[in-house]
Amino acid sequence: MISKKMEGALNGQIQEEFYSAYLYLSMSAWFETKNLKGFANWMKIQNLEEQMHAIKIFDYINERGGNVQLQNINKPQNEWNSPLEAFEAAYKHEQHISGCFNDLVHLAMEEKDRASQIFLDWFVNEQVEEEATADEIVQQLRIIGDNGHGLLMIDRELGARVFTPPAQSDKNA
Ligand code: OFO
Repeated sequence: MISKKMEGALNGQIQEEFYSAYLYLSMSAWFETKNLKGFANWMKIQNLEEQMHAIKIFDYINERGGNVQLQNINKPQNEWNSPLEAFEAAYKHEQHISGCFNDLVHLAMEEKDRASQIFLDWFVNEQVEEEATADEIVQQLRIIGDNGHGLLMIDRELGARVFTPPAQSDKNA
């Protein structure tokens, strides 16, 4: 059985993950308006990954005999001045999410909830990758600056991203 405190905090994180999904879907829509289909594809897949993160926490709360309570999701920003500005915002957002997971780990430690600590490890590791990927794209966009050709090259690269849903049996995916 999970403590009420831990349950509440994990419900809050479901909301964060769905907000992340919403934000990236909004970025995808904005990239579509700029005809940058590869960037739009990357963001749409990011949106699916975030939904998967939310469901992972949803399943965990249920598995521990807790009560999932979904919250409101705020309207995300829907316009950015440049692809660089959008990716800087994505990177900053991922740093915020990493902070959320650090707080959750601290709470799990306080609550002496070993199962939640182990569960949260997956997200802590995932955040290292999420931050690194967003930062890498920010750096590439800074290098190309106003070079349209460079932008199209990155667009082609991001267009190749595909979503791989985790195997049903693999709880650690
Ligand atoms: Fe972007 O990461 Fe979820 O957790």
